Amino acid sequence: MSLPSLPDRLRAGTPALAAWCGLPEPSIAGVLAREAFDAVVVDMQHGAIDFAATVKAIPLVAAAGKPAMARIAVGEFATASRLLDAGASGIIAPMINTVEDARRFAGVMKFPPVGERSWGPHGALSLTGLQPGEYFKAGNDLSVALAMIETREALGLIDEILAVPGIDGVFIGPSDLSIGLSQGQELNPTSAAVETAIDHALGRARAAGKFAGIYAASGERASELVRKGFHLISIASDTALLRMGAQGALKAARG
Ligand code: 3PY
Ligand code: MG
Repeated sequence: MSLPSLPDRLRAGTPALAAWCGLPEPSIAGVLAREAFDAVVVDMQHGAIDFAATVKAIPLVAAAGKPAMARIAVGEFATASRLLDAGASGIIAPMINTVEDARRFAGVMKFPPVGERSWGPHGALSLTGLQPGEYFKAGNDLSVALAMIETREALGLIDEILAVPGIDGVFIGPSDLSIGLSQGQELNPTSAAVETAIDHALGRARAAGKFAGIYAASGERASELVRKGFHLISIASDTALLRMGAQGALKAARG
């Protein structure tokens, strides 16, 4: 199979570090995939990138030997299936705040009998090189469904969300979590309350034998989260990396 396995990479023991792309240009994901990232996430929730551009990004990332992932917009579960059809190896669903949200997400991510994903993996067949029957048998284990835990409600239901068949793990959104945990009083993704919540969520995911991922705003923050033992950590964003690079170059030029 030519498409690298994201589940295998997440089980490898060392955390996978992912690029995070939201600019509406697929080649950016292709460029970042050629750096030493282990995976690339295309962000369709807060990024400006649309479905057609995301579908173009997937084979560019795969051509660099890396798994392509995407974050869908809130509640847009049908998009998750379509991205799997195009060959995405993992989908992150934001704001999974109820067990019903988790069930609906898992349902579109997995073929029967686990879920009700509909048949049509045209891009995935091309990228994996599998025959249709082989893909049907293997498909549910080729990709990961990560439910975002980023509200007080989700945190309180984390065991139930993790227990939903077809949910492969959780992905923590520290910024929204900080807003929720402070009852809307602050945005502070590294507050003491968020730190406690992160440790709790990671522990529950590990106890359930499922994956735990998280967003890090910088390489320095990612290194702290690596030490906690996450399976997947995304670093900054394409826009943030551009700005950091530009600011560093201008600072060096101006002395
Ligand atoms: C959050 O921190 O809320 C996220 O969704 C990360 O992008
Ligand atoms: Mg969020």
